[in-house]
Amino acid sequence: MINDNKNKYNSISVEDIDDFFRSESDRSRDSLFHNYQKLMAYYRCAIMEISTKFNVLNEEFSLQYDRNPISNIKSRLKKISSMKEKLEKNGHPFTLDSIENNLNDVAGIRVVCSFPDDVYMLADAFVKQDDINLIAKKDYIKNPKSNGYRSLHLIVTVPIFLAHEKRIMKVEIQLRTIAMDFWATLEHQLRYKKNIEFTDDVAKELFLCAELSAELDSRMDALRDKIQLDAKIIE
Ligand code: 0O2
Repeated sequence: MINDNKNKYNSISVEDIDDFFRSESDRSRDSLFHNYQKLMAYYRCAIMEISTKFNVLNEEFSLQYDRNPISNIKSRLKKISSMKEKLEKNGHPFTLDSIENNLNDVAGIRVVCSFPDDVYMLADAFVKQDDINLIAKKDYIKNPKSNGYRSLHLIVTVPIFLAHEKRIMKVEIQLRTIAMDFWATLEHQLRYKKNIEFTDDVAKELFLCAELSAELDSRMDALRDKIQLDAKIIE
């Protein structure tokens, strides 16, 4: 069963906008707040479109093969403070146009899959859809990051159809297995809770844990193949 209830759409208050656009006049702050809310609503629509596409693929696959390739789907909108930080780090202005043009990960979806094969099967079926435009792909499963992080990242555009216009929105999709998600979630928690660099010992241990989770994935993969083969022999 897909758990799609964990969407964390960060709601932003007028006070937050005040903090981030302090130099603007009252009137332009109101208008900025309105336009910011509108832009975030468009990103939420894009998240809905893409989540539906993965839910449909999961449904089709589960009918065909009697198992779900997707364990759960999570989504989030990037926090306004993180948007500001990333834009400034990359030398871009902190404006609504700049958010839309220079950030690929304002809308993020994470598709957690059962097996590594499922990641690629779902990614292939998804990018083939004619309204999806693949902008970038980073395969951190075939080429894990030096700390051991594994995931397949896709940056895509998807159209959203509003009452009087069609808008093309960018979304970052991370596909990974349950084992990869287990490691990445805990590593993220450890890294962000303590605002310090990992020591070499800790980094080495985390890397070994990532290798263990990759081994777990390939052993579970092999088990699944064996069970399927045994079932065929019995038939
Ligand atoms: P959050 O809170 O998850 O949004 P680019 O976006 O291409 O300009 P970037 O940001 O380096 O460059 O992209 P990359 O490498 O594709 O990573 C983006 C996201 O992947 C991160 O988002 C994380 O969600 C995840 N990620 C990447 N590396 C790691 C890692 O080593 N550990 C964990 N746990 N997650 C990772 P953000 O923006 O960091 O944060």
